Amino acid sequence: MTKFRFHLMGGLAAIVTLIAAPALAQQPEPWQLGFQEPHSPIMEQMDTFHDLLLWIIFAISIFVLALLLYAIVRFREKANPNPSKVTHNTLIEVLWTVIPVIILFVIGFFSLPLLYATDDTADADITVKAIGRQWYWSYEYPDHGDFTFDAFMVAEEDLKPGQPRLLATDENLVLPVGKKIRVLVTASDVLHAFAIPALGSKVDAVPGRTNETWFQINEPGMYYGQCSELCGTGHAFMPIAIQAVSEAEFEAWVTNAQARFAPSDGDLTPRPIQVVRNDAGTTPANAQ
Ligand SMILES: [Cu+2]
Repeated sequence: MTKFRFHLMGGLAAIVTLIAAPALAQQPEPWQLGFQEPHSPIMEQMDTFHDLLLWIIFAISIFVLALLLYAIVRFREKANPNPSKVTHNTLIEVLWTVIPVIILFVIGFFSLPLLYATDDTADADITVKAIGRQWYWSYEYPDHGDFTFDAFMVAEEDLKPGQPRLLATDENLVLPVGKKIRVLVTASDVLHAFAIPALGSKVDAVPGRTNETWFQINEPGMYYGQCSELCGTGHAFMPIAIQAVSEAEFEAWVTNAQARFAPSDGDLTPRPIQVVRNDAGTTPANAQ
């Protein structure tokens, strides 16, 4: 009886957990203020740094406003028929030079190490490559057999339950959690930009040049981003959908992907313009 009850409770707890914890999905929210929830070590630091800056800016703004109000009231024409002729005050001039220097030093003390950390792609566990195209992303997995696939936005009428409009893609960039992932970013036609807000990454995709960024994803879930460089009429329709999974799930996905997808040929010449997937290879439905 006790054992049965224990099992029943366990089962109920599992169901409650499943209901209470929907699959993590990071995407923009209506009326959102501030950043998306951070889900990588770098984005956590960016979030903290942003909050620090906010306090500093808040304090400066209040101080300047108070000074203005004081000057307006204290030196108003009515109360000062004979205006003061003071033009210099050594103490104040030293203060308004030294205090801003200290403020900038404090900001630099926190911001410069973070800036270098975002750029430090050394010792990555996994490297993937993202290629911006008009208007979709191609991904390559050079460490896992060098297969490649394209990821197109899911059209509104094809969205499955849970897939966000303008953000879901037909193939996800599947990556393992807890690994340092280096992303090589380039483009085959015009400037694009690879941006994932919840992971704190944003880097330009430039034809003829390879940029790099990195992130480590803390938890499994879906992380949505978008091309963040005006790249033509399909700019808003080339989202980035990262599916973060456990290492075992990632290995299983890789095995499957190696069979499903073609090997990369490294060809970066511009392709015909395409917004939705067109497997037939004929004129794309919404080519401009
Ligand atoms: Cu783009």
